[in-house]
Amino acid sequence: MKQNQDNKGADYQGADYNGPSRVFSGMQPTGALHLGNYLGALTKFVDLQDEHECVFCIVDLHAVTVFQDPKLLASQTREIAAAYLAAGVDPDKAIIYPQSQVAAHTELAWFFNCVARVGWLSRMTQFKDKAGKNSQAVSVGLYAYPVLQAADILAFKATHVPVGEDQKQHLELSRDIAQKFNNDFGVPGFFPLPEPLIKGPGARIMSLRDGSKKMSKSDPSDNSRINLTDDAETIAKKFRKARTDAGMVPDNIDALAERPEVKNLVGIYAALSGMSETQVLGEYAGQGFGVFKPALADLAVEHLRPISTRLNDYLDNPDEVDKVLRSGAEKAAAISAPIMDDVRRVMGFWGT
Ligand code: AQP
Repeated sequence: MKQNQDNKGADYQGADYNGPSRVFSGMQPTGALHLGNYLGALTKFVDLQDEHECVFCIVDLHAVTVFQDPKLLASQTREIAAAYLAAGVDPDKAIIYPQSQVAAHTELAWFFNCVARVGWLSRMTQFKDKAGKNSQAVSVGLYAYPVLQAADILAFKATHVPVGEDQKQHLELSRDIAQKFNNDFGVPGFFPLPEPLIKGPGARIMSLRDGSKKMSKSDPSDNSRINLTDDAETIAKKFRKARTDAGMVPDNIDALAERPEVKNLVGIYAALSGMSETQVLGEYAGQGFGVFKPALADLAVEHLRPISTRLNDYLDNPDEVDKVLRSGAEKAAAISAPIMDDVRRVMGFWGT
């Protein structure tokens, strides 16, 4: 069989996967989760767990692509698990575990490093954004990050991946890697081509200080984001300070095109209330932000208060969270182990 060097050509074999459907996603333990993580991904985890087999990871191996204080990494990992549980992910329905506890991630990532092409990784915009002008000084891990992400998903042969819009390009790379593996080793349909689940008004929540940047844990300004742990007063203050303009809330979506900060606030309102953006505009058109921002703050507080209460309860009971993580790691390893046996066999390793 001939290895395809550039992933161009008509003979790709991946679309004919006929295994079970499975959902996989993860979040990095790099700090408290924010409204973007919650609306972009976590709410979808909760919606999906009733209908699908779900595997939700805390991706601590991804986190260490930038330096993490060893004194904090374990507690940060527990905090993300607590946030999953507080948001409503049910460990009886979905698997919750830390990535570093399941060896399949690193092993498959290495195999995929040998399948993915350097040129593919060089096109990843998130690497360019995160490395900035410093691209020679960042870790090799940060560069290979999307390969590990492909391994995360495919070590479970996951078919669907709920993520925010920022992950779209990485998901396309996962599909390219799956397709090239199937093709190179002559195993059509061995790996599925995972589908991103990105829809909805929460798929891209922007910074409250700059409508051109996504809301992010690593933004130095805490006022740029609403953290799931923020109290009511802090949430109200952050929305009050959110950047807008001197105009009013418009009466149609097209008028939001040149007003990214206003569009963001309307999108957050829509995502939290379950209304469409058009319905939100219908309710607030012609009002000033002195009216809209407090209404948005009240809605966010009402929505997030029970989550932050439960989150604090879990953080007060770390043993309970650890029990979920340990049991989740066992279940995750049991799913990935036979898949990895097959991968080694397909690749022809000794002893398989
Ligand atoms: N602003 C966002 N809007 C919608 N979804 C978002 N996600 C992240 N930011 C937004 C989604 O949240 C999930 C988990 O993200 P992550 O923790 O793995 O890392 P990230 O995407 O790099 O998130 P951050 O907050 O920006 O972290 P830092 O600052 O550490 O890089 C993913 O599904 C992501 O799409």
